[in-house]
Amino acid sequence: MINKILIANRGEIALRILRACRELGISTVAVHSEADRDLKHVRLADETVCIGPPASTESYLNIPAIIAAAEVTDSVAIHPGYGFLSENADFAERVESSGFIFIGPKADTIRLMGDKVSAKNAMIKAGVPCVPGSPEALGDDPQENIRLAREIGYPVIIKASGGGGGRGMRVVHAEGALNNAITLTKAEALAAFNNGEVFMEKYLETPRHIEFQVLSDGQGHAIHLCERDCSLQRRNQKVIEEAPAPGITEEERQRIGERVAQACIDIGYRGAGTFEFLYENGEFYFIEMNTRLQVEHPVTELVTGVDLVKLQISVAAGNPLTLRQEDIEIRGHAMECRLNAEDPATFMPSPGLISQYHAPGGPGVRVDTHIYNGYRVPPYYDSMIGKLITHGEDRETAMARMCGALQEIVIEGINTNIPLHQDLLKDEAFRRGGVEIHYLEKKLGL
Ligand code: MV4
Repeated sequence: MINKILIANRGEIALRILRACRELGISTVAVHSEADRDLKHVRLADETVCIGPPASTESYLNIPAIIAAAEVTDSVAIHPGYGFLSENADFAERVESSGFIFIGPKADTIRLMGDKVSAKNAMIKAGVPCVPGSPEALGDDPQENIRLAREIGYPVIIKASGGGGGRGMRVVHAEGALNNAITLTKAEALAAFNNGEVFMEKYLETPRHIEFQVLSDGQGHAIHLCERDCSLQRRNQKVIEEAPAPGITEEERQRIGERVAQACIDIGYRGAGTFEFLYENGEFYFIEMNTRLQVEHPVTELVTGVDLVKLQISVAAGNPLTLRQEDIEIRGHAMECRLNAEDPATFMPSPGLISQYHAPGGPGVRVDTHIYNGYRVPPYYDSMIGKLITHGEDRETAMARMCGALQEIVIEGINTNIPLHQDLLKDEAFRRGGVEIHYLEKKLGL
């Protein structure tokens, strides 16, 4: 029985987790840095522990401090949220070996999915369609690598096995540049991830990014909660996400959804997770799996009516998943705009005092944010200060409600990317739906 959860995160996701705990009657422990004493969830939590100075490495990434906080507060479980330690297998291991429940997959599963080559091989085995590429990490034989690239066909992309999220990748358009690119990417991977392994894939030039949400109890029950389109992104930072993905048919949804749910059973997956795909010319290609709750989980919650955080907690407590695939239906359409404290032109972070905050409202409007009048956005962390999510019976309604909410919302004292969102909601290609992953950067002239 989980009766106290330590929230090992900050900002909007920490508040989201606290709200789920409150509904379940579970007490909450908020750990925070010295810079985050005034965070909203810290004021609402049953107990608080300051775990260190502002720098993330000294606080939210400080494993001994977080474990110690769990010990002194007699916490039962730890929820990592997203980012920080949420996909750190060593942390998951330390949490469990210290006697606490890690709200997420087993450490071995996190490790398996953290290695992009082993993740892909597990998916190939489970019958999930993957991008054509090298069956394992690339060796040092230039001739063998040239042969592989010829077999795959240019352009190819060299990726770090320990990378992900866009880090450690290099596209190669012709044979002459291949081995240099491999050497460079290996060196960068070793420096960045302490793992110099790289692999090769066919480079898809104009794909969409479509991801499938799954929930699995590790006891033989797994379901998918349909897909999200996350193609509107800039420098691997998502800007607007939506569910369902425009233009994806019920047949495609079921075909891929069944495969990813089965894959969860095959690998003994426990918890919430996301299978990332590239979608091009009507085909889905698996690229990586995220073993955490994602920023954009609300769009799935709004179209399926499922509370993903409460189910994460229930599954982590050892309860079997009672939801069945036939219980999952998509109702309407949902869209999420990520709200960042940043200059809309330069994208530079814009921390500072929020002198006025007025939340938007009305039918189908949800705001997941920790900001309030008088809140000071610190300069130490990610610039995302919340998410504006709308739901409607169809995509047009969800967009109309988003336009209205973007007009209503007031955040003064700092710069935000609200003007960018207002512009995007007027963009013809965006309104049509189904733009590819480079669309926004081309539109911004990057
Ligand atoms: C790719 C790709 C094209 N072809 N792999 C970027 C982050 C990580 N999820 C993998 N990424 C990509 N992998 C092949 N074989 C293009 C990207 C990519 C991308 C993918 C999804 C969303 C945004 C992206 C932005 C740039 C590149």
